[in-house]
Amino acid sequence: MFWRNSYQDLFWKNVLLMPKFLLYLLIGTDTWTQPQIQLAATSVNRKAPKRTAPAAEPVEPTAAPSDVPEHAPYLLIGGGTASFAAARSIRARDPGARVLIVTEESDLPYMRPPLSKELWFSDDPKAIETLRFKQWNGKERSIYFQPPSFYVSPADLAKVENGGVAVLTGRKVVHMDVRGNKVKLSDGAEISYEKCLIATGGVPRNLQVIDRAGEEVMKRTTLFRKIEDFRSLEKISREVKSITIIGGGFLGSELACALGRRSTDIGLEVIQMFPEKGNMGKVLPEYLSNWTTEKVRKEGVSVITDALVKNVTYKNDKLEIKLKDGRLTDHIVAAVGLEPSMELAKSAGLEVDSDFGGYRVNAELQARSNIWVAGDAACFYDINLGRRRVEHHDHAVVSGRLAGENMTGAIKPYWHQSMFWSDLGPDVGYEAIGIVDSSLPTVGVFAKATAKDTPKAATEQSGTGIRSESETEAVAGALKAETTATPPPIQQEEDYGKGVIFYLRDQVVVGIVLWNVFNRMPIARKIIKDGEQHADLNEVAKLFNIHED
Ligand SMILES: *[C@@H]1O[C@H](CO)[C@@H](O)[C@H](O)[C@H]1NC(C)=O
Ligand SMILES: *[C@@H]1O[C@H](CO)[C@@H](O)[C@H](O)[C@H]1NC(C)=O
Ligand SMILES: CC(=O)N[C@H]1CO[C@H](CO)[C@@H](O)[C@@H]1O
Repeated sequence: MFWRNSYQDLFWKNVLLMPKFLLYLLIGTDTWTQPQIQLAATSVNRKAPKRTAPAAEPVEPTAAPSDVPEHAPYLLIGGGTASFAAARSIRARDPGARVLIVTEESDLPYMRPPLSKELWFSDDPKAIETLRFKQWNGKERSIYFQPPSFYVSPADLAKVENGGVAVLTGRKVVHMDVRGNKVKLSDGAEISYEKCLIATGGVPRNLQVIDRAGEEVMKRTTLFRKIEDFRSLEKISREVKSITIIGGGFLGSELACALGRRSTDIGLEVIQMFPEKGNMGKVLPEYLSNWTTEKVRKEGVSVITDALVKNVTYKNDKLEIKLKDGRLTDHIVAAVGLEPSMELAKSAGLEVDSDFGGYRVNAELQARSNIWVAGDAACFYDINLGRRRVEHHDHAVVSGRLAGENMTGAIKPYWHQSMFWSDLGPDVGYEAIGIVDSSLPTVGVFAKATAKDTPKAATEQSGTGIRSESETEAVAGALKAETTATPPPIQQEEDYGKGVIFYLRDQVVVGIVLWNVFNRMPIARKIIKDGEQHADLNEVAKLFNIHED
C-alpha cells in the first residue's frame, strides 16, 4: 500500500502504467450531462447558449393542440431522467396517479449516458437507429426508460382507469401562473396542475469564440446532448478527416476516446484540447489526471493540454483553431459545460442561484408550495455539504425520486447523496461521491489491482448494467466495515491499480473517489455523512478493504 497527497508528488516518476488498461476510455459519465466543473479557463459564453449543427429544427408536435389535457394532477416539465424518476416514484406511492410529462424533445424519456459511451462501441451497426446498447454485464437494453406502450396518450390521461404517465413531446412550457396553478405552452394551450415539477435540465454551453465566428463555423460545430446530436456526430465522424473536441471533462474525454477508438480504422484524426493540465483535471488530482491523459492518448487521441482557444475561423472548407499556434480541423465538438434552463424563473417567481445557477430549492427540493425542482436545474441545499448544483445522471435519478416522493406527500427531509462514475473501458473505472474538486487538498491510498477490480467485473457481480447504485437503492445496512485488516507490505512499485482518494475541506472529508474499487459506495457515503475530522486517513482507507481479495 502507498499513499500520496496532492502536494507531494515524489512518487510519480516511478509510476508504471499498467498494460492491462486498454482500449476505450468510456469515461462513463453518469451525467450524461456535463459537470459544472468543466467550466474552465476558456472563456465560455454563459448567456445565450445556442444549439448548432445540425440546426435544431422545431420538433413536430406529436399531439394536436386539442390533445393537450386541460388538467394534470401531477405535471412534470422536462422529459429527461429526473422527470422520469419522479414519475416512477409518484406512481409507486400513488398507484392511481395521473402524471403528465411535457418535453421539448421529440423523444420519450431516455437516459443520456450511453449516447457518449456504450452506443459508440456497439458491434451492431443498427444501434445508431435502435439505440440499444450492451451493458457491461452483456445484457442488451434500450436507452429509452420504457417502450411507448408503457405510456398512456395525453388525451386519455384523465379517462384511463388506473391513471398512468403521459408524455407530450415537442412542446415547451413558456409561462407559469403560480397562483392559478397553471402553465402555458408555446402554442397557447394551458394546463392546470395540482403539483408541478420543474426538471428542465439545461443546454450545452458554447465557446464565445465559436459563437461569434459566424455561420460556417457554427455549421461545423456540435454541442452534444441529445439523441440527434449523437446521430449527427456519428455520421460526421465517417465523413470528415479531422474532429477536434474542446473540453477536458467527462463528456469531452468520453467522446474523444469513442472517436479515437475508431480513428485508425477510418483514418480520422481526433484532437482533444482543453485549458487544464490533463484530462479531468478539474476532478482528479494532478498525478491521476496526468495518468488518465496518457490513457486517452493511447486511444489514438492527440491531446493538447494547457490550450486556450483564442479564435476560430473558417477558410477553404476547414476550421482553423487558433491557440498559441494554429490547428486545422474539419469539425469541432464543444464540450464545455451545461447552462441550466431557467426560462420559467421569471413567470414562476423563482429564485435563481447567483453562484451555481439553477433554481434555488430547499433540502426537499421544494421551490414554492406545489412546485419542486429536480435534476440539473436544481440548486439544492445539501444538508451535509451545503448548497450545490449537480449535473450527473445519478443525481437526476435521486433528486427526481425524492421530489416525486415529496410531491405525493411523503415527509422526507432525507437526502440520499448521489454518486457518479466514470469508466476507462471495461478494465478501469472510478466512482465518486460528494465534492470532488481537484483544487481541494487530497489524500490518495493505493494498492495493486487484480482482475476482479474492473468496472466489468463489478457490474457483472451486481447485475446492474448501468453502474448507478441509486437506481437500485444499495443496501447500506449490509455494510460491515472491517477495521481489523492489516496493511500489506509496502509495494515496491507504485501504480494506481486501485485506491481511495479523499478530498478535504477544513480537514473534513467532503468527497471520495473510489478508483477501481467497486461496491463500497455505502462506506464512502457514511464517511461523508458523518462529516468528522480524521487524524489518519490511512486508517479510514482501511474501511474500504482495498487489499482484501
Ligand atoms: C477572429 O476570427 C474572426 C472571424 O471568425 C476574424 O474576423 C477576426 O479578425 C479574428 N481575430 C483574431 C484576433 O484573429
Ligand atoms: C503532469 O504533467 C505535466 C506535463 O503535462 C507535468 O508538468 C506535471 O509535472 C505533471 N504532474 C505530476 C504531478 O506528475
Ligand atoms: C407535500 C409534502 O408532503 N411536502 C413535504 C415535503 O417535505 C417537507 C419536509 O419534510 C415537508 O415539510 C412537506 O410537508
